Amino acid sequence: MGRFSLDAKRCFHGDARQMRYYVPPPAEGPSPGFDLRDGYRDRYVQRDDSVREGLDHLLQWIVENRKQLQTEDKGKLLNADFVTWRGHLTKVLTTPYESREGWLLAVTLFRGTLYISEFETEAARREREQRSEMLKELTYMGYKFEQYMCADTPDGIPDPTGVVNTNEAFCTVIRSRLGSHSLLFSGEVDCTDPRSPSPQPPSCYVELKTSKVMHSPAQRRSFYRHKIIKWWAQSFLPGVSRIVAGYRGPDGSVVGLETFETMKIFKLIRDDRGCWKPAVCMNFCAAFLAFLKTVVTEDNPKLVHLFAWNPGHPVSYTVHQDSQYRFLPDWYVEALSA
Ligand code: 0WD
Ligand code: CA
Repeated sequence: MGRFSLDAKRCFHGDARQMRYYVPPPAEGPSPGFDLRDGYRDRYVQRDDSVREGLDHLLQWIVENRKQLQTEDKGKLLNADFVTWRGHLTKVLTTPYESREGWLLAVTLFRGTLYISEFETEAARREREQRSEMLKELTYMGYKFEQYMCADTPDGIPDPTGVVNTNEAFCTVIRSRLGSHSLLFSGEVDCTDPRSPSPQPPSCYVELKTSKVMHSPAQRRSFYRHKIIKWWAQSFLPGVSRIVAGYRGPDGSVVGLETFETMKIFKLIRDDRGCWKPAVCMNFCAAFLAFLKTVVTEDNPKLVHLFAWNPGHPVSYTVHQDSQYRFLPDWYVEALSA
């Protein structure tokens, strides 16, 4: 449906100025020179992750593009049952196989569309505030890998001497269906491949990941069982067709690269009994969205149903009127009521 960019100061622009271009790695592999620790101390500008942004940037895109989202249906302002971030849908999709982290999802029905916005759980907040130096550096290394693999122009080359600024983002806006549900969501895209065999977005988009180098079949099986499910869910949702993994050695260098085709990931796991299945994820997600439709029926931008889930427990919810959980801003409600 569209795209938008967040600049170095985290300001919204309704264009593709932050798009980056995939640069295929040299045929002999990335060594030497992919040092993922380089710049951590002196060339790193970090987004302030204590600021809750909610759905605001996506809502801003909707306000600016509401004409192309209108419906004939009187009770419904936008032609979507759900509006949310892709990352929130990823969490719902992978819930059947998640054993560590729970979630809190706030839901509001406004003019016929259900909005879903995540709130940080207490456990996640504690973890964020106590994150070890090692984890912070690992996060940086993921962003540094992007810098090694991307250029600012279609014919450019990467500039690893630059600053890594995590305020910057390019986001795509997608409309799709899951069963009987129509979804409007946005997700951050790492880069586009200007030489992609399928040049249309989103199939030309590439997701970049880093992961610890694996040495044994057991390590690889664990990676398929626990990690690649998240990579699959995240890229499958918007239709990003390739995921390029950079494998980290103990010294923070990249020791290998591997490309996964999103739609072929299920083949890597289907012979492993006890592994995850895409259909289980999609059925759970569709059933959860159907459940939201039956529970959240009062159309009211100040009313929030807060759905909570923790591993080993069923989903539960509480109802909050005009509380700290309200997430549809007045400017949005007013813009869509005009
Ligand atoms: O307020 C919140 N609780 C969240 C807001 C949680 C998750 C995302 N966001 C917002 C941010 O505004 C961000 O611009 O969503 C946007 C990204 O949305 P998404 O694509 O739906 O999120 P997700 O799929 O979880 O993450 C995609 C990328 C990550 O890449 P990796 O390779 O690590 O999955 O977005 C980045 C990160 O680079 N990212 C975030 N950026 C800003 N705020 C956040 C975050 N909270 N989480 C991940
Ligand atoms: Ca990434």
